[in-house]
Amino acid sequence: MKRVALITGLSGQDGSYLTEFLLDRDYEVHGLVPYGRREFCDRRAELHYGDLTDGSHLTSLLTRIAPDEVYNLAAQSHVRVSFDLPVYTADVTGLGALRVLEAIRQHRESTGREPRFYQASSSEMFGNAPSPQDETTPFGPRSPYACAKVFAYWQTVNYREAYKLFAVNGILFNHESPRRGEHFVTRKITRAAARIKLGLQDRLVLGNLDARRDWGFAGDYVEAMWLMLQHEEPDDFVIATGETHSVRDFLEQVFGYLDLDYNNHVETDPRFCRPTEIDALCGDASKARRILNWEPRVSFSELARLMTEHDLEIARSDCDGVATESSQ
Ligand code: F7E
Repeated sequence: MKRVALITGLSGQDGSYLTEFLLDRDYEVHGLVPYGRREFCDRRAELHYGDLTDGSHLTSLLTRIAPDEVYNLAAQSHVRVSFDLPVYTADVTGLGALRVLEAIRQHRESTGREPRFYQASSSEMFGNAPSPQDETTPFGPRSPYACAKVFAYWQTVNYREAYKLFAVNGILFNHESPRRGEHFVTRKITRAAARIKLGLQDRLVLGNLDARRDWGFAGDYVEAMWLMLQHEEPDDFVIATGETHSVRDFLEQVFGYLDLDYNNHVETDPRFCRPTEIDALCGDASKARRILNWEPRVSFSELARLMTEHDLEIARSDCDGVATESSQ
């Protein structure tokens, strides 16, 4: 019998990598996706339109699908945007996780079946706690997004302890890929640098260049999610590379790879800064290495290179489009 997985947020970066990972392991994969979002949806997955604001829909979905594993990846996940949409972010990112947990609890009561639950927790929850951060580091959220994630984190722990659900938190540090949304800093940089290289634009406007993050590859991180649900005991794990780099370092990598000097192209504007920023994050994933035998494979420079190459391809096809239009 095939194992069945339900992924909320299947159409996002992580959802798409996780879908491929699970399909390769012969899972039947179902996804909860917003209406119309099909960009990264693998055709082999079965899509269900909806979101985390509707608890009764989640309950009926569980009855229909009867999953063995539920991965809660859906969220309003942009930190800067969460300052503009704090209530929406709390609803989707915070209460959304609780709705999934409650649907699982009710599903178990009525059917006796108990899917394992993965909650996408975030390094944002640590705020400005000193580096390196691990599973014992106290939280100090500094954005509406982070507050919502802390709420979801504790609900997950609570459902594990109060109702004995197999519910885990993966505390993932920043993870990127060519599928990263264009409003997150790494992809914003690789996309703009590629376009600057090909003469499609000249300037890139960013916020705080001194912020430091622990950036890994999303493809490596979805394996950790799966490993957490295969472990005999439910537990929480930090997933990170253990290296920290500034936004400036990322600019240097990407522009340097393209033989460009970012100083000639980058401007800063407070518009892209946050009211409260996290200065530096650097994770200690030794628990995941020891217990799950997990480790990251893609280095910082490889990550920058593979994202830049992908965006060069897109920029080249944009150039071809412009050339075709002007020759018509
Ligand atoms: O910002 C700085 C910005 O938006 C990274 C999400 O996946 O990872 C992500 O959250 C840093 C910040 O990611 C711009 O101030 C400078 O210090 O790429 P980001 P994030 O906020 O770290 C965590 C783990 C999550 O859970 C989140 O869901 O870059 N920065 N200039 C900028 N950031 C953006 N977006 N745009 C700029 O122009």
